[in-house]
Amino acid sequence: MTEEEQQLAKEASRLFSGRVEFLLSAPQLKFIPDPDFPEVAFCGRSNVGKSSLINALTGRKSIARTSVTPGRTQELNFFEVGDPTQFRIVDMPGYGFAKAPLKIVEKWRKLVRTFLRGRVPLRRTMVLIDSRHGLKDSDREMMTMLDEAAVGYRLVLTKADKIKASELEKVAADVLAEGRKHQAAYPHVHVTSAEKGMGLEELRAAILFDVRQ
Ligand SMILES: Nc1nc2c(ncn2[C@@H]2O[C@H](COP(=O)(O)OP(=O)(O)OP(=O)(O)O)[C@@H](O)[C@H]2O)c(=O)[nH]1
Ligand SMILES: [Mg+2]
Repeated sequence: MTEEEQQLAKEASRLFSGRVEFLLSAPQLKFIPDPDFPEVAFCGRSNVGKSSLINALTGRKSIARTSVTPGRTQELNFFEVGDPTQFRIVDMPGYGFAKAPLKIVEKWRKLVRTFLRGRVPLRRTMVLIDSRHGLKDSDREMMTMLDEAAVGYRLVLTKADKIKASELEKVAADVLAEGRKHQAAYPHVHVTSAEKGMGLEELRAAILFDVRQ
C-alpha cells in the first residue's frame, strides 16, 4: 500500500466504526431521501449477503436486517455514515431467485433498476456475487444494465469463508475475466467474508475512495 492508500484505509476504518445510522426505508421511489450526500448502493441476488456485508463493514450486528429466508430486504434502506454525514449506503432488495410472489419480485426489480439508473448522487454500485456460485445470468443482466446506464460498479465476492482457497482463486479469476468485458465494471474483484472479516478493510477504503470521487 502506498502512503496515500494507508491514509485512506485509516480514515475509512475510523468512519465506519463511528456514526452509522439507519435513515429510512423506501418501498417506493417517491420515499427516497433528497440527494444530499454521495451514495454507494449494494445490489446482488437474493441471499448473496448484502445486508450481512453492510453490518460487517460497519461493525454492527444488525443495522441492516438479515435473514435465512431469501427476499428479506424489500425496500431501499438508507444508512448514513459519518458525523457530520459523509455519505450514504443503500441496501437493496435482491434480484434473481427470491421466495416471493413473481409480481412482488418484479416490483423490486423495477425499483432497483430505476433507482440505479437515475440516482444522481450515486458514486458507485457494489455488485455482490456469492463465491460458491460465481456469476449467474441475473448478475450479467444487472451488469449490462449498469454498463448501459454508465453507472460504475465494483465486483464483490461474498461468503468467501464457505469455499476452499483454491476454488476461491478460480472463481475470483473467472469473475475478473468476465468483468473486464464490461465497461462500467472496475477491473478488480473484492473477496470478502462478512462472517470472518475477510476483505473488509480494503472494501471500506474503496468505498471511501468512491464517495470522494
Ligand atoms: N458463512 C457466511 N454466511 C454469510 C455471509 N454473509 C451472509 N451470510 C448468510 O447468508 C444469508 C443471507 O444473508 P443476507 O445478508 O440476509 O443476504 P441479502 O443479500 O441481504 O438477502 P436479501 O435481502 O434477501 O436479498 C444469511 O443466512 C447470512 O447469515 C458470509 O460472509 N459467510
Ligand atoms: Mg438484505
